[in-house]
Amino acid sequence: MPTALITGITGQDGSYLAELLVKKGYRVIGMARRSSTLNTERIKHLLDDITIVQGDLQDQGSLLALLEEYKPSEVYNLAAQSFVPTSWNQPALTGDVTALGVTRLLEAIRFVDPKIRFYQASSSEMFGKVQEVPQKESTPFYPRSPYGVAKMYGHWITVNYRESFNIFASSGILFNHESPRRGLEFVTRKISDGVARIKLGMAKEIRLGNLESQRDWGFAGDYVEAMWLMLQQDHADSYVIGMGETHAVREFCEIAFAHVGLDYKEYVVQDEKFYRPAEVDLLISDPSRARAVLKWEPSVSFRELVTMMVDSDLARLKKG
Ligand code: NAP
Ligand code: G4F
Repeated sequence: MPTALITGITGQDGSYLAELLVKKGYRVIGMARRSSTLNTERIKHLLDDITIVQGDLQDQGSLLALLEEYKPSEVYNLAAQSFVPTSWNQPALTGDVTALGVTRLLEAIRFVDPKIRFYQASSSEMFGKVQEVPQKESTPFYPRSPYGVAKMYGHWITVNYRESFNIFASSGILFNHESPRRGLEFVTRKISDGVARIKLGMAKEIRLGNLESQRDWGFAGDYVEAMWLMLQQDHADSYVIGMGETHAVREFCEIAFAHVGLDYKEYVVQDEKFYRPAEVDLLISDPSRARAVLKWEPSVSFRELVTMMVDSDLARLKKG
């Protein structure tokens, strides 16, 4: 039974990846940071099948100790300060966790067992002010937020440890992926939750920022499959993962409201508060390398994703 360590196990992707690896017969060790309140909402259905251990990307010793004790053959680094607006309010913390945290984990691998296979959760946010449309592995980066800058460091340090120390370190440059487990502050979930509340008479409007920005949105459950596939190859590499299509926030609203028989124009209010100091206007992936090498194919379309999220929030809120 192979052992995998997942950092960021309590997050959206951590929960889907843990499900996938358990299904594949892995012993899954999930690293979570200490919190004064219970934070296992997304993985409560998995708690009998996985082991949760304390650790923090800001603490080198905890990472060394975990690798020594559990001896994983694969490490998936999904932990990060992942919310872009917060990265302007807490840029130094974002750099420490999202950038330097990657080095701490790679150092732990180098010292404890350089044969461990490593996955780094890189991001399309690195493309920022896009230099090419669509974006692929060779597209130059131009990050537009402290988060994007931190992820760029994480990406290049992964490539550097691959080349310097021959560590099997792969970087997945993932475009936005969503699900009913997405954090409530991200725009897709904010909309699906808002639509459900409005439909049930619990809210009157949704306040949003830039409705024109475009994202390449896919389903998180499909994207964790790509993470696993990257670590099963003969060589470590970097791969762009996305749907290869882009949609505006406005279109997400239109489909989500129409799904419950409402017109978004009557409920969506644009609010300056949610505009960003610098925006990433147009993300669209070219995932051909992943399709050719990994044989990765997504199973959920954009429209299915939107309606899945609205239905899930409706069901959750109806349950009370
Ligand atoms: P998420 O839901 O925000 O989860 C982030 C996880 O990181 C949480 O488990 C969080 O723990 C943990 N974490 C934060 N700071 C930590 C620290 N100092 N030490 C240890 N753990 C820490 O993010 P996600 O959507 O699952 O994304 C997973 C990864 O993929 C992230 O690295 C993200 O930046 C990257 N990514 C995401 C997308 C996307 O569209 N979802 C696209 C590209 C890349 P708490 O629960 O304690 O906060
Ligand atoms: O949902 P978002 O906050 O996601 P964003 O900034 O694209 O970041 C997510 O995807 C990245 C991959 O590219 C990840 F690396 C990152 O960790 C995270 O998962 O915002 C999407 C778009 C933005 O252009 C934003 O300006 O939606 C726009 N937007 C409009 N109104 C809003 C809102 N975003 C949020 N969060 N809230 C709004 O009210």
